Amino acid sequence: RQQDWAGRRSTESPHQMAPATNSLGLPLIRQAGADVLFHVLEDDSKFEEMDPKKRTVRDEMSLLGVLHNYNRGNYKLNPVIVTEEDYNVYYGGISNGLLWPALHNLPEYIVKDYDDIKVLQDHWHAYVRVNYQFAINAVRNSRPQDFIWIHDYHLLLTGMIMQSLDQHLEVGFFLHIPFQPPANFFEKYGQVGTAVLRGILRFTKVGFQTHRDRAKFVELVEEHLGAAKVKYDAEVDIYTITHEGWMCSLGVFPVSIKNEDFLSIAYNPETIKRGEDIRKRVMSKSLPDGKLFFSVERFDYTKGIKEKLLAYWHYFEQYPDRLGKDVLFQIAVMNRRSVDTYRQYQDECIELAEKINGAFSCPEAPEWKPLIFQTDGLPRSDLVAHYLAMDLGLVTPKKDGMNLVAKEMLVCNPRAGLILSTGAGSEIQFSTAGLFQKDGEQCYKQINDVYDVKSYAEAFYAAATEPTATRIAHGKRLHKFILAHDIERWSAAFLDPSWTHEVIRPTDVRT
Ligand code: GDG
Repeated sequence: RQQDWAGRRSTESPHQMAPATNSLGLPLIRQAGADVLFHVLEDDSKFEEMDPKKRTVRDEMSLLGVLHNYNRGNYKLNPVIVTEEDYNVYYGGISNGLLWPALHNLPEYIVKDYDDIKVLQDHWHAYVRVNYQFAINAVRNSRPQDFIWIHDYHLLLTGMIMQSLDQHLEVGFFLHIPFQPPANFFEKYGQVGTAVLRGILRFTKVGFQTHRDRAKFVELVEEHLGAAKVKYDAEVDIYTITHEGWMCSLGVFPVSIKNEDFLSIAYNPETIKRGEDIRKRVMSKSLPDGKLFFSVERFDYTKGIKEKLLAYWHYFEQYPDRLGKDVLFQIAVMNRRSVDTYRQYQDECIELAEKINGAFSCPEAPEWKPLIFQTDGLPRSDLVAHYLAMDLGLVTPKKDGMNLVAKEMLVCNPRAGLILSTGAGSEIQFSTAGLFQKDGEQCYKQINDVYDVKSYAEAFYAAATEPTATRIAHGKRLHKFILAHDIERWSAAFLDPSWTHEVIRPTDVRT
């Protein structure tokens, strides 16, 4: 979106301002999506020769998104070329070996290499270098009136760098993941912690997924950046923080999905037929009143896949009357295997999945298999067919910025129930909207502690034995809420200039 720099407080209505979106559902703003760009650079040349079954979702999404937009001419992609050495420590190292687990408050997954301050420093320098490259690229390719929107934790320093290159740029930032660094993050990882806080404050406007994340950010700024001046405007629910002469506005914007894209697939008779076929294939014929639990996510420790499998094991021990009936269909799409912590976690889960299938059987339903565990991604139409096939969506991350799958499931299938953990941003959004309990009636099942197999199994059981009419009544309420909170509304709200402070340009620029 181009803005008239002089009249930044536009009089357009939010509806008129809603930006067009690309095929990834993201607004057509010049985006610096490190994940996508690097992936394309890495795999672009090999893509065509790859066995389609071995392509990951990200391969598909990144490439399709890029080509689609090239073809439509909506924006031009400027690849950022980095050395292989920098790429490895920037992406697998600092981004996914340190920042990802730290911001999810899962310090046990921070790579051990960073106990050595020398290694940390070397890798951090690569992170800074790559952020410079992205920032320079964006500045070089922008016009003075452009609004630049940066996404996610790979690019935390780009605002600071861009502002030091051109003070007149307006740069927004949205954090897709939680902001919950562990208590010892600032002592243990030296300058990284304060650099993260300072870096985020140098964007003009910043969006978080939940109030929980923004509150943590503000708390840490007050604790570690003593000179920062923090103000809160309750009427608009916006913080402004002034630090080192720069001002930053901070809001909360729960991200969502492009509902119409999902609905058009879900209403397609072919998808409906495929959904019915999936049920026929996986459900027991001998004991027909079983429930189909369905989960899909990247194969990531934050998603709580191992804990879910352990709870599922416990479920059949605690409720043997469900043997031969219920089935868990888990899709865990392989990714980030170059990071040791990922590889180990993935291997452990695969082993556990095999054990579950070996541990349970039912003489009255010899064809029954309790678990289907799949590590290949699916085309979206197949994914939606699975959403239609399921009785219960199972979304139980340990921590998750939002979790779009929960929304996709209930938009596509309002007859489904939803089991959702309190670690997910979507759970916070739904419960804040009063969607957990209404008039004493439950709407979705909360899992408060994904490590507590007993109460987890109880939630499985309650969901599996709930009357269908009750489940559908609940599902419809969620469906309605998600329909009213589309991605268009999210991006228009973030881009709305009314919550941006007047930009103060410091005379003394320190970077
Ligand atoms: C990050 C944050 C936040 C998954 N498997 C397949 C497939 N997918 C699609 C889903 C969904 C997307 O990938 C995953 O989005 P999530 O939100 O669930 O999770 P992350 O990938 O971790 O995303 C997260 C999000 O950013 C947005 O801000 O919500 O918290 O971690 O759209 O449908 N799509 C297809 N086949 C698959 O096998 N086609």
